[in-house]
Amino acid sequence: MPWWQDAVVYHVYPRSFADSDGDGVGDLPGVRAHLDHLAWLGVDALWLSPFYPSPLADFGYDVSDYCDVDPRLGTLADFDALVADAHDLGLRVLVDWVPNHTSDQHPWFVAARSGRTSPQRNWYVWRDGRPGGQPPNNWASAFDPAAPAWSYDPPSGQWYLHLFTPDQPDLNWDEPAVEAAMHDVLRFWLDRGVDGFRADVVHAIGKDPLLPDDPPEVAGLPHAVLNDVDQTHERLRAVRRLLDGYPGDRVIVGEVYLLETARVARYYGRGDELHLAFNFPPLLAPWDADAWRECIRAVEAELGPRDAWPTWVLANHDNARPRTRYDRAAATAGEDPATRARRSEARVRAAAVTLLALRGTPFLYQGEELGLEDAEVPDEQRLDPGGRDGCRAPLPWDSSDDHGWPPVGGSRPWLPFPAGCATRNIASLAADPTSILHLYRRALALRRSSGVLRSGGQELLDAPDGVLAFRRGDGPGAWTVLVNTTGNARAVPLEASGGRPVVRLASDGVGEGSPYSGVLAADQAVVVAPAGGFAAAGTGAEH
Ligand code: TEU
Repeated sequence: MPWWQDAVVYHVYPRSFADSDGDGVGDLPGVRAHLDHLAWLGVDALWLSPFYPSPLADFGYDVSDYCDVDPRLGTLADFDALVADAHDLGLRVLVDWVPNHTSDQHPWFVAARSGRTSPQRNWYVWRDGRPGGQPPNNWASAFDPAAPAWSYDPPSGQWYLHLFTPDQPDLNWDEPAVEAAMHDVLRFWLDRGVDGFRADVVHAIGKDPLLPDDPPEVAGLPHAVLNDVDQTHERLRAVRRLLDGYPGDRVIVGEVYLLETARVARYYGRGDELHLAFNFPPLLAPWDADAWRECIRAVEAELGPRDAWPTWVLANHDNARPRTRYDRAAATAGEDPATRARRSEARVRAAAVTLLALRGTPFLYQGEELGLEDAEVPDEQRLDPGGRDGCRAPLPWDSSDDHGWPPVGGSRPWLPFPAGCATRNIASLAADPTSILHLYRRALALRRSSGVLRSGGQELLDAPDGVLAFRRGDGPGAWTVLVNTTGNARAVPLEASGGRPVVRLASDGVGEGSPYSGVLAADQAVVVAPAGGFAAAGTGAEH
């Protein structure tokens, strides 16, 4: 199987990972200096969110030069050194490709905006307005559904399309020169040795040429989550051919942010479009067995017949972290603070075991291995137009006051740290073998050592209320994953053929290595394997 089916990918948000120069903003040398953390943890690859020159209207997803490094984050030489070191450690590197839009400061848009006769005018989507000074259609932009996805350009008397902020004009992929230029961007990074790409809102690069209004029943939804046209598939096939022309199984994982799994599945094509597409329902799902079962069922039903390889993700830089999400939902459901304090970490530990036991490629977002919650960001410190600062807080490396982000000349990290990081930081949790960090490490080691977890089949099993159960692998060698999403113990007997099955991994560490008792503790997830026939996974505590 290609490496990316076998891999676990760690998502690095460079501005918040590690700061090498004390300016309060994470950078590429910071990532490079901490690659040992990723190797120790046991992931196989990292994906870097954008580090390109950018005016930061959308914190790097507004790119003003696709083929350089933002000077605040380093240089191309730093990037090359990072890739070389990662490869030496056996870690692959994916970079973010942002093909749907550029920054309004990108020279292409500056030229396009200079007038209707600009040779690059057609690189973006320009239209006349409707009578009465109305935008060309009713499409809504992403962060403010009340705001149209169009901005008026008074000098030329036309409107330009932007599915995100007005500072992020959409490229016009109907213009062949745009497609060629974006292919050149792929080649630029492939030639530098990257192992693949995460493609930002890639389902949006084709637009219906008639730009029809969105129907009234989806009013209020951003057009970015609705755009789904045939033209995009043709373009993805061309991208795939480009990648396949390079040696070494280069991969493209698409952010296909559509609401239904059936729609997302089409972006795998017939094995000739995206290699992988993010599967977002689990990232939005509550901590609830039925919700998880539905996510798994949908993936099996839609991807199975296409022989498309699934992905699993709990967190990213756009959404509240699972701990925050689960805690908020519990509070809304009336859970009292004492119960929440008890269950909060148990829930994210069990979610971690679930994620790493599923069939498909898991993506971990930096800080999930610490069980971080979102930072509380006071209004005056809010920066992101999408209100997503809390999940982008800097990663706390140690228990010191600056948590490994030494201030130079009084600078502070660009966002506040999350609560609790005096103890919930990498150094402190690395020193505690019972921590969630060590749970992640054991889970990753188990997955790496187990063909059943990496590539075995998967089947949902019947289970008591509030319990998710699925089987991995087939026949007598099959493993069972049991996840109790309730705050009470649950009896879940397992039929054993030939000896009592053994707990290979437990989210609370309890019972690991012992025969399965038949009872799950509250919010406990376990991976259970037939007795005998396996070697113990490494659990060394040295970070
Ligand atoms: O996200 C696309 C996207 O659809 C999400 O922004 C989603 O609309 C939002 O998170 C809902 O809260 C990608 C990037 O991941 C995001 O950071 C960028 O802002 C966006 O594209 C534009 O490039």
